[in-house]
Amino acid sequence: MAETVGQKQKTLEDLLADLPTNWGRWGDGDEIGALNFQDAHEVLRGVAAVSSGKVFTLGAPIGNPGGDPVWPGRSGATRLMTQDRSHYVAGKKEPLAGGLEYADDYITAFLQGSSQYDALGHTWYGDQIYNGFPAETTTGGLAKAGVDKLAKHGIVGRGVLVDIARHRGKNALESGETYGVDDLEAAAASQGVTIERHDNLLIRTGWLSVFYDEGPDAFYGEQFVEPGLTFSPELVRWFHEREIVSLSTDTIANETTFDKESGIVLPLHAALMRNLGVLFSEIIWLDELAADCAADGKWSFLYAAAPLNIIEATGAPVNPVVVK
Ligand code: UVW
Repeated sequence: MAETVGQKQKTLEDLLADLPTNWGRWGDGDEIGALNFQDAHEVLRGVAAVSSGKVFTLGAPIGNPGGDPVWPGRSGATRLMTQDRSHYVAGKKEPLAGGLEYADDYITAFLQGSSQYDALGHTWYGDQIYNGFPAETTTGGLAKAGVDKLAKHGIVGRGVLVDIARHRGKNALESGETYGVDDLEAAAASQGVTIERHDNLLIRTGWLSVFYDEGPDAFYGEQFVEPGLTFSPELVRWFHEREIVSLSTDTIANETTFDKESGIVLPLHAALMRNLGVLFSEIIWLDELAADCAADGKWSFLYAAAPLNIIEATGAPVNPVVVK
């Protein structure tokens, strides 16, 4: 049941009033937040985590024939051919001089509708986005804290994977199943890995595999409630103190859909993304990486990613690369 203040539904202002922000930490004009932690030393810390040369890519399929998992109200990508061999066979196209023929296609897609990085200006409350820029700066495109700012910088450093599903002895967490900072620490400890300052944190819940293995009905259910990280003041302070650069999970929103105590929807988008400037990447495919980490016992690696450089966008597709 939703927690109320007097007769009112509790708001994000109420929930987050005493919790830290990183606004102003890197200057009034900063648009990249926790990515400021990533200096050359952090890149080399990531490189130092490489030992076997094994490579994994973490992008989920885009334009999957069975559909793409997306937040309700969005649709998956559609890919269409504008020309292919059939056009030449039907005489609608002529080969180029010398005989070269070619195929072309395009996609229509929500920029938040596949493996993606969110721009820091993607979500807000109280009329201000990350670093205090007015929410009006999002009108017609993100003039401030758009995904292009992250794209130009790139995200490269040490990555660490925590497999919450495996820790709980499950293939996938269930709808609405949550975990917090104690669970993260316990799972990391059982894996024999430490989540270090300035890490790029990846968390596997197994939730995306429900979409691919059991289908959209099982994934969306009667009411769409994802499993995931859940709000607590301790969790927010942990992210602040640990100075985590980016958070990636195999769910659509990186957090459970609403906080059970307050009824507030997506409070970590507010507490971590808008207030601390932690980068969010969502719908990230982690199953093969997790299986390999479980097999060789090595859960840290070089993590490298860059969203597409789409001007003033709220987010952009990404296919992160991990090197173990
Ligand atoms: C919303 O924007 C609602 O969610 P996400 O950041 O997961 O795309």
